[in-house]
Amino acid sequence: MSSSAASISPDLDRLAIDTIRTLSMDAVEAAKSGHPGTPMALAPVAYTIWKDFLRYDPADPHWPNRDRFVLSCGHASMLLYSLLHLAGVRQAAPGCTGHAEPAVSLDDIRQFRQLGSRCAGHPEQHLTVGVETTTGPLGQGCGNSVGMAIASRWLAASYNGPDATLFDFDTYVLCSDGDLMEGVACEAASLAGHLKLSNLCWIYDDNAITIEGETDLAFSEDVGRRFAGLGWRVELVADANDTAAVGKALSGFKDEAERPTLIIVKSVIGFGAPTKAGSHAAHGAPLGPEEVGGAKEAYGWPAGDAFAVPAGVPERFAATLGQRGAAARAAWQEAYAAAKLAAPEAIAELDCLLAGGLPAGWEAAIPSFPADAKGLASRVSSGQVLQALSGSIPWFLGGSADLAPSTMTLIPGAGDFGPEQPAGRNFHFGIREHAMAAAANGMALSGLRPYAATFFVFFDYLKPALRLSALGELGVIYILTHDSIGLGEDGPTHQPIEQLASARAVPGLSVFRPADANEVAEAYRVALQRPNRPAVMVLSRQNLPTLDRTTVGAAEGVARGGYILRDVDGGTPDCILIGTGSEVPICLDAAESLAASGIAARVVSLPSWDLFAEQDAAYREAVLPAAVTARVACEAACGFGWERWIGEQGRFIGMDSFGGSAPAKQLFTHFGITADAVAAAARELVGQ
Ligand SMILES: Cc1ncc(C[n+]2csc(CCOP(=O)(O)OP(=O)(O)O)c2C)c(N)n1
Ligand SMILES: [Mg+2]
Repeated sequence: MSSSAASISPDLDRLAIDTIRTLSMDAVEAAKSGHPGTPMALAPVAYTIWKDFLRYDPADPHWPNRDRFVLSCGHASMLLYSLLHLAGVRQAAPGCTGHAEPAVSLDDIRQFRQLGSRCAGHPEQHLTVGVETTTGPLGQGCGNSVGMAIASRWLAASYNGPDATLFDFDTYVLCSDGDLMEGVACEAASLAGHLKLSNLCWIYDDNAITIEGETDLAFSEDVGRRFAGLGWRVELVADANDTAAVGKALSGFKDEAERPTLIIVKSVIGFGAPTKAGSHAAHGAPLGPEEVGGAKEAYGWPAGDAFAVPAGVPERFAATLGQRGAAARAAWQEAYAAAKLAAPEAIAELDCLLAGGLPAGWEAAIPSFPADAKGLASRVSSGQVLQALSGSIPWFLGGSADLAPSTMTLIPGAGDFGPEQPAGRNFHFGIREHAMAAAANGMALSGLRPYAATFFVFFDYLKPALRLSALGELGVIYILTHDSIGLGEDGPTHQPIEQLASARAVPGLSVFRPADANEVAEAYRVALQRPNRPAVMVLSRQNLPTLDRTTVGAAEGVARGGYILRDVDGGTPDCILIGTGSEVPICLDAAESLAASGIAARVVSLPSWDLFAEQDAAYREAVLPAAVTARVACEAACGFGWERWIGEQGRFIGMDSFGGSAPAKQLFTHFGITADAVAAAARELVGQ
């Protein structure tokens, strides 16, 4: 430390807590933006968790059985960055220790919120080692934590041996008023209570303030009673600065075997800021030099010494968290080595899981479907593929938001996950789409390969978590069925229109709308091979013919996003018909009728725009030659974005309104999504 040690409190714990506070203030000050108040107020709480409870080895931040610490109120990111820095968390790759480089350096903290710094405005898991999950959208971290707690249980039931506890990690969450106002956190808490996840502890920062002012503007419920009703154990801590009381509440969590724990901690935002104005400024804005000076004075801190880390503070972390974590990890490694001797196959499987791989030969299970004019719904072929793959990939598991019979996601004989069957692989998320997706993210972050299913129209109910699957590079597979007006009688409330466009607009997300059973199989093959990329399977309720692949292009074309399904006999096509999913057969019929009148139409199946866009220009030109501007696209959804593939002159046959309640066939006719309409548009374009 560059400042005079004499002026600093001799109490190391107090010193460590104040270092978290001052680093947070200084970083926000330098960035001229951010929230210093919450890190300041929660420093004693977080410090107590890290010092006395968290089983975490800073030398091996990927250690599989580490306790997880989730900062759901991601706006308090400097709290987490300060902890990662002071705890000396290393920039280690999974399975590697002994790296000298810190995961978060003091320079990163100085560069808080600047380009290239590992200290982004809100914590980003894929960017910063030690950040367990990406947070900022309030409530998401709470949702993720339920998936982590689920994963701890599932991994324990699946891989712990009689004498080897490989998994028993706990998940701690710091959350704020905003987190607990959000619906997703309540859904998640309800699920956690139901599942009796006693390995989950949320610490609620009850500071009675949000951005607009005091919480009584909008939040007057009794949170404790709500959580008690959800099946949680609830504890109160009257003062965030009372580390003994915080520790006692956390010990209570450790002793609880039935229920998740909520610890409600009263705090004062910007604690230590000298004025009321300071406490308001602390809420989402830098304090300003005067307030910072005043706060530092209140802590007995030397003024004017930004980013000071007093001697003894990192050592304090090392002597507590570090030693405890290193010992726990060493013991784990012994257990792991013993387990490997006792059950080499199981541990080889676990190694593969932890490496984000897939078991050797997993693909052999993928079925191939014979040509069949009647065919089957893509949700049905998806169910068959899923069952086959769940046999070959033990940790490929998931469930639905109460729609397993419709989304075809129930795996017979795989057991229902719950306290009685923690190795069960069918998950009943209940009618909680948002929490389902947020939990799936937490499961993915813990090494599992989860899928989550509902109707496609409820994409919007889970979208915020899906967006974070993409940002966080998590290979969650979303199985979304009943994909268009083709679902029929349930009507416009259930018929997706704009959801495809919305899904396609998400960066880093693969969207598949397969045309038949073999495209479904290929879509799963491609999606599973990309562990860092979420995928959406957009599947039909109604039957789709299984195409005869001896007469049309091979379904392996799905891997390239789009491919020629039916081509013309030599030469350049007069026009190109592009379809996805249930509209591909319509394009094929239209091409037949065009051929009869001497128009050579190529049919392109385009199940995945994003994969097609990834292909090199030569491939894309081979499929969609620039010279052929007579293009018709057909999709039973809104046309938003299709100009990308059909160009200025192209025509789109699809939906430009909500759907209707009627049998599917009638709806396709009513909305003009027919082979005749496609053929007519093509004729117009080629001037016939
Ligand atoms: C879903 C979502 N909505 C809105 C915001 C913007 N926002 C950031 S912090 C915050 C509220 C802050 O109050 P609280 O959650 O109590 O946290 P505190 O400031 O007390 O730490 C809001 C609305 C957000 N981050 N996420
Ligand atoms: Mg608050």
